[in-house]
Amino acid sequence: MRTPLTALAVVLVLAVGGPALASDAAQRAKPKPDLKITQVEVTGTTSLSVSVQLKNAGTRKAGSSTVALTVSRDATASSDDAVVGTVKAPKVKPRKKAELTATVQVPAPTVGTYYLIACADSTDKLKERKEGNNCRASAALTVSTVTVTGAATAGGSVTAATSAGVCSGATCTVPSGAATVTLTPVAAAGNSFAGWSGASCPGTTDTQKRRVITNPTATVACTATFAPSRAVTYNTGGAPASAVAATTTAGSCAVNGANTGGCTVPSGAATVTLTASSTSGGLAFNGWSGDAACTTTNATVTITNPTADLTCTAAYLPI
Ligand SMILES: [Ca+2]
Ligand SMILES: [Ca+2]
Repeated sequence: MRTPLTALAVVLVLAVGGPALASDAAQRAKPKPDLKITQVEVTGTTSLSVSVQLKNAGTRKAGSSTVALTVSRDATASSDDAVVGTVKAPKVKPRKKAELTATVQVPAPTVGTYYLIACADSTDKLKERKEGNNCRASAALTVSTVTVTGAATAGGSVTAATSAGVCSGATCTVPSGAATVTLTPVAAAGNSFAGWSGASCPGTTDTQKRRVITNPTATVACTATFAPSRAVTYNTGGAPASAVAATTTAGSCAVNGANTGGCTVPSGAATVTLTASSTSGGLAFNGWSGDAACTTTNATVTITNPTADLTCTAAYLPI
């Protein structure tokens, strides 16, 4: 009896291919984890609270891993996406989920539409059943912007800084409702800052005369007004300079010597108040003299909008 050739061939193939096929099958059947992101939720504008659901869809426990958070212009992860944070993920049993949270800062300026993408096992520490299903994007996020502009009259300039967004010169483009912009007046030599103005210039002026605009949601335009400096000087005769208190609504005041001080103010744009103590040591105040604007027997001299240098003298006489 003779074995048919075709049957022999089949037996040979089985004999040769059998162990290899069995090995492949064993490989396929070998339990492996399979991490995937099943949910990405985001709240916030520039500081984002991120909530990520990490699932192990595989057949073996996934060891601890890392989830990378990136910011992308589209919903597809790519190598040029900016990494804004990573989250350590715990071990996850098969068919179980882990909830991860993080707070990340969006790099400035991210305006318009973007996505927060979470990728499981970003360091590729784990051998998974599927490696291509690890990333998931949030819903589209939108950040609108507003501009804040600082302008200056002759005699000075303005610098600008912001907590988020970008400034070019004294114009800042910032995420709406999520930035603090600070405009700083810089007087040129011989000039003084007189004040801020503008029809749409919200905010407050701090002790350094800076305009601080918090969380603007509409266009802001502030103008810093400068004017040539005028000096209002006071003398106290024999009394110490501290016998007179000097204040101004614009510019600045200082003690300049043992018996003198004064204010440097923008011409025509400041009110200076000089108040003499009734006594100083063994001396008693006895009236103001000097320029006409100063002359009074009252302790307080108020000089409104001086446009020339003035000198006021407080007379102190022995008691
Ligand atoms: Ca996977
Ligand atoms: Ca992996």
